Amino acid sequence: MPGLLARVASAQQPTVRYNAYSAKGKQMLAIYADAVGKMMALQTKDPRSWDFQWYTHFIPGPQNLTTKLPKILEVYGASKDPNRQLAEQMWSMCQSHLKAQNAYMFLPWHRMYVLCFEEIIRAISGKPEFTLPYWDYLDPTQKSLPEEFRQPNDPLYKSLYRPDRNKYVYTDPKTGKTYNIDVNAGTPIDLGQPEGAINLNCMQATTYDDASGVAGFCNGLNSNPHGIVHDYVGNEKGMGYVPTAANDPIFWLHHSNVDRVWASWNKNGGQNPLSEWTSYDYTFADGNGNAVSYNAAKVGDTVELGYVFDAYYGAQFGPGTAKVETLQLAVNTAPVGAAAPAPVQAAAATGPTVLGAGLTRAVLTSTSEGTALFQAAPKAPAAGKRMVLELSQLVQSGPVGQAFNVYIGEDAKSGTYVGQVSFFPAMPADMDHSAHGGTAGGVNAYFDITNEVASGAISAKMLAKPVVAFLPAGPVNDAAKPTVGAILIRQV
Ligand SMILES: [Cu+2]
Repeated sequence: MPGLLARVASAQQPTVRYNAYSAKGKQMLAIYADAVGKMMALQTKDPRSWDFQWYTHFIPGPQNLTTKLPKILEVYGASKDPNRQLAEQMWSMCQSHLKAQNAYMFLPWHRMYVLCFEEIIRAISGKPEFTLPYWDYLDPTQKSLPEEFRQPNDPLYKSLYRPDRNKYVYTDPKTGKTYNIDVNAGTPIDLGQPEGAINLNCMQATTYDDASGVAGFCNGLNSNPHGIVHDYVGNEKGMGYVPTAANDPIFWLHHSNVDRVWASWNKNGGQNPLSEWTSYDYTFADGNGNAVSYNAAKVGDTVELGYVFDAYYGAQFGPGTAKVETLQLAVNTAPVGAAAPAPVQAAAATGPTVLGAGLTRAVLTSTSEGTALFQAAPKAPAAGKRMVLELSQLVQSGPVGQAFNVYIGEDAKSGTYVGQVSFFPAMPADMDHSAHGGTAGGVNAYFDITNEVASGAISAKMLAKPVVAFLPAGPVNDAAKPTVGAILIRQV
């Protein structure tokens, strides 16, 4: 019984994953850099090669997302290579982007993927003590890409360097101040962004799945910090886009930390709905390049899988009080064009809002309950209730490039910032979204605006005719047509 299964079966002491900034983590990064260089030298058809592992997340380049055959033919030709079947099973399996996949498999699938990759690094490096470090970008002192990933000319660490990381000048839409973003020069990845733009709000979720109009833990984490960090680190040829993200060696440390956020939520009382996962099996390659299959219901606990982290996020981030009874307060009507003045409330039916490089506004129409509650602000919502802005069914036609700042109000200056939305986890626009998990299908983002209403930052006057404004947090690609399917304000 090779690789992973042997380690689990022997029930030895769990291995420990370390912070990339720590001395132990740095020792691991030296092993990692050596192994990545060796994997990059292997032929793509080898399951332990860098490209094969990258393609397991998603194959790069223009493609029909529903078929990987052209890429498989390119790599294997007509040969009877036994690994071709493994490629057919494994490539482009990042959960979840395609029809009939389940959005809630995001965390189990990536846990298995990273675990098997870690085993390959052990085998390739010949260092059985290797564990994959994590990058803790929530720590204010660790917001720069770890230095090992920024050394294009270093004989050892050049394997961890990628040119496709963010480098641009960003102008804050509120203050007009400019920032030189250069991830490979070590600028903090959230430089110039609003405070708390990368956050652990997801850990306050009381359920794993979305429920009653609030984000569940999985969808919350998928958006932030997961999607936001992808956007902040890489461009559309790197971390900023699903088909190329796993070619950046920092991808794996990012997902090691995403895995740590999940383990932290469980440690703080969050429950995985394992019984819903028993029909999901996925195949990966182990340290010897042989197929190994996992059932999602068996990967809910890292200790059972043989590893722990050297530290976890604490109880202050843990699940909050239960949220039930949803009341719909406002819904968007026809979207308005970029930078157009806000029109009077339209009578058109609910429609999608397409975002772009400029300012985009969506005007919401209040329900009768909403009108009454909004007039009561700042004494709304009712005691014990929350007010939540939901952006649902996020889709994209290509790499969007950066997250968007979201405001209640006309623009960045007069409106109130409520958070950022990432389109990294969004579904491709040509897919059928009906089969996905989530309250309304697809990928949703939720912003709790209770405190902003209570403090008066979002006033009764602003809520009399609610407008949601979007401005990119960096350069975005209009052609990708980032689209919000529906916008709602709810009391939950
Ligand atoms: Cu990711």
